[in-house]
Amino acid sequence: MTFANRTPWPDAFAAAYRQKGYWLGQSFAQWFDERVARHGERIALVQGDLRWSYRTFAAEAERTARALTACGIVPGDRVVVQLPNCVAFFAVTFALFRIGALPVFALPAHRRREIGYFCQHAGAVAYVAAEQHDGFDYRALATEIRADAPTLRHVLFTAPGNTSVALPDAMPDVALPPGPGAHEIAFLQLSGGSTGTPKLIPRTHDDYLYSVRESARICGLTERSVYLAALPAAHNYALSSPGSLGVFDAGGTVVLSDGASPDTAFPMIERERVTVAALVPPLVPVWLAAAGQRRGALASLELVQVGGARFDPALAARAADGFGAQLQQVFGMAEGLVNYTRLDDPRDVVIATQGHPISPDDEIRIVDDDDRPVEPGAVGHLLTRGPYTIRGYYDAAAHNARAFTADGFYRTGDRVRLTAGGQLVVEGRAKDQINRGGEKIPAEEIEHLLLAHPGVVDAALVAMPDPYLGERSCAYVIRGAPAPAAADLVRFVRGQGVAAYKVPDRIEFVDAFPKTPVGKIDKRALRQHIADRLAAAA
Ligand code: AMP
Ligand code: DBH
Repeated sequence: MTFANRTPWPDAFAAAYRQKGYWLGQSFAQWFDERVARHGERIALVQGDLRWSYRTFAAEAERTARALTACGIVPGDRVVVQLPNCVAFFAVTFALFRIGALPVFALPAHRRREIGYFCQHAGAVAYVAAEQHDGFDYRALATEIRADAPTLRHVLFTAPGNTSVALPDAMPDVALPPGPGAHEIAFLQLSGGSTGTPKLIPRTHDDYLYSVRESARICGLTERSVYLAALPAAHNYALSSPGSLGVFDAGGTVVLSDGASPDTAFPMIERERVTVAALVPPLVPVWLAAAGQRRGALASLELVQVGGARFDPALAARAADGFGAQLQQVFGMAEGLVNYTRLDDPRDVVIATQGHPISPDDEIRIVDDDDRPVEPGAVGHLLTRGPYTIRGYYDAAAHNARAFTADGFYRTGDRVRLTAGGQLVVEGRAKDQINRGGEKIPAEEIEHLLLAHPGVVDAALVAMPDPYLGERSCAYVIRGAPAPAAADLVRFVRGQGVAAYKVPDRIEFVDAFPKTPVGKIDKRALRQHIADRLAAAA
């Protein structure tokens, strides 16, 4: 099956990636079958008291694949999957891989606007969710999105406990399709985005499995590894860096956690003898403080990963000492490129850099505003191309023309420098996005929502410094009449059905925006303004 709405690698690149052994021509289903054959009786997944061996996992995925096939899901169909960290997430995902249907990986925090958009943009035929989770009713959400998603034929919920999807029993003789080719798209991953509408990221079996295998190797995973999945399992970091898929590659165990607070996570780490945990920076001081109080709770930990947002070097130094485990920085993106500090890197590299790319064939360019290479060691825009970095977003021709160079480099929007030792250091960001402790907010998307309010003349969303999350969002608003209050605007944005983390943390009313020489809103001046106000108030 081919997709008109993807940008493939040019033939010469694809041939080189195959020739070098990066792309093995293996689909997720084939790769998984190999793991099951090798590790059948080992434990793949733990959810509370439930333990799935690789064999049980495979049987559940197979059963789910038959039931989904009986429902009419066929190769190439898109299915929006929005599940908490539970075994059903993996059964459904691997069932779709087996069929050759494409999961669209939504996050539990997404709401009507995001899910509705994913369903429409991907032309999804099905939506899979938990009925309820974390106090939110996904049944109501499903009813709302159904009205505006003409392609949606099935809404499927997990059974209580999220151990399976409630599906009609398939006739045992339902035949599964032959399975997808490794060069085809395996799933659509989400971008944090910087534009008005979220972008979908088409990842192929070949390219993603390469990044998963190498990540598992770089992170030293073995069949002894026990990984705590405390961040959302569908997020690219928790899925593949090395994440659950990296653990499956090695034959290890994934322990599913419903959250990342020490109260939830520490007992699991103790009970399951967790060896690897992946964190975002805001969790680090919280975990360090809790670890100080509960001596021994983290005794089994061997590797603590930190990534997703800027990690302060002073905090990194505390983390390097405080967990009694190796620290690793991870700088990645769902579009592809992932960088790790290596397990044998010297301490100063682990503390002060974001590591180096997975692949010797990850091409890195650091350029100025005119795409000219900067001096060695200088800060510039990071562009990248390689064996697992997409050449274009899904069905987004106009945006792709801006987000990629003519020769196929992805414009990451990150500002970085390269150390003499060859590591990247993230120094800032050029994209119009707020990174709220690892959760990305595209400014334009929220500005659109504010502008829909009749009392808003203009709106600009910027990052403001925050001691806990690194950044929070501040909306600068010019009001008309009748003038809304800040609380009205917050309610208004939330009422449009967006993920809670995207709702502005603060609203500042102004009469006019500072402008750049070319007449654009000067967001740098706004960021400085709010930073100064916060500093003065502290
Ligand atoms: P996305 O493209 O939505 O997957 O988000 C990836 C972005 O997260 C990167 O382009 C960076 O802006 C940010 N990011 C991820 N890891 C780190 C890190 N370790 N340090 C700083 N920023 C990071
Ligand atoms: O922030 C990210 O998107 C991210 C962070 C670390 C990521 O996609 C990854 C590792 O793979």
